[in-house]
Amino acid sequence: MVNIQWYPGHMNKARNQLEDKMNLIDVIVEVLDARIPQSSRNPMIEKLVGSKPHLIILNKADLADPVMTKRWQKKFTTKGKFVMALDSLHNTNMQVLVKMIKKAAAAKIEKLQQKGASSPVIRVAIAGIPNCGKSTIINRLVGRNVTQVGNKPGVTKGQNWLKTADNIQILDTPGILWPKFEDQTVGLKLAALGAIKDTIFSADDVALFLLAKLRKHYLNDLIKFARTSKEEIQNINDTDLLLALTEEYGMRDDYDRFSMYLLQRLRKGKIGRVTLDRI
Ligand SMILES: Nc1nc2c(ncn2[C@@H]2O[C@H](COP(=O)(O)OP(=O)(O)OP(=O)(O)O)[C@@H](O)[C@H]2O)c(=O)[nH]1
Ligand SMILES: [Mg+2]
Repeated sequence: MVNIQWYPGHMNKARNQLEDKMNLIDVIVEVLDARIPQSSRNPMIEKLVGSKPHLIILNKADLADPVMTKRWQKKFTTKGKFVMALDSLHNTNMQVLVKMIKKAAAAKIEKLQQKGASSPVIRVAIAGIPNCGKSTIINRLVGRNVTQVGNKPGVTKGQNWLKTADNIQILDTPGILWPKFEDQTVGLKLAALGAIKDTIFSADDVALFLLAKLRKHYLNDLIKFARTSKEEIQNINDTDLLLALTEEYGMRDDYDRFSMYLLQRLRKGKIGRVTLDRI
């Protein structure tokens, strides 16, 4: 595969802006996509966090494989790290998250109380890759739509301080990616789930990658989607399967169009609860 140009220039700016604000922040909330907990982690965030309390949200848990989500949750829960799985689209009550933020900020809250603050306000930064649901979580925390949400990467353009009723100030940030993928499959996973623009990879490359993953880990979901039998799926390679599905779905030989359709079905959870990062 050719060397992919995928790192937008404004991401550097976004990262620097977050770095500049770090001395104001009490808790870092890192939002991951529960379907790719590893590939949606940004190695730069760990550096930014330093010794600050760090809360990791596995968001879009409603779309992820629940068995895998439990395993990732366990893996990320280490000393000083708070982890929770969340479906911020359907869940309007964020009290569990508020509690966890306050638990993570306990030392800071105590310090402020000792200084005489009767209702101490803590400051939280929400960070994560594009399209993982940062702004959705903030709207839920605030209780109304204060920041723009959209089903494509790069919706939030600048930083934004917002206030919740729970004495929490939140900094919404644009999605941040990292300058180099350690391997090409990370890029394919980000593309499959819509964290990077659809123009960066060709849709059929991403679709072929996805079909191989489904075949390996979610064969029953693939059989259902392909409206065929296990035997038939097992006797056909991924490229031929892509062509057969294109026809099956009435798109004749337009496998590009079908590839995009397949990705859209995946992103909406219509193929099944699929986790691409395995543990
Ligand atoms: N199914 C599901 N969809 C979600 C969840 N959280 C967010 N979404 C959807 O994901 C899309 C992206 O959400 P945003 O909140 O705009 O994501 P963001 O991280 O702020 O994105 P950028 O500003 O582009 O970095 C929207 O279509 C949301 O409705 C979730 O827990 N489950
Ligand atoms: Mg946003």
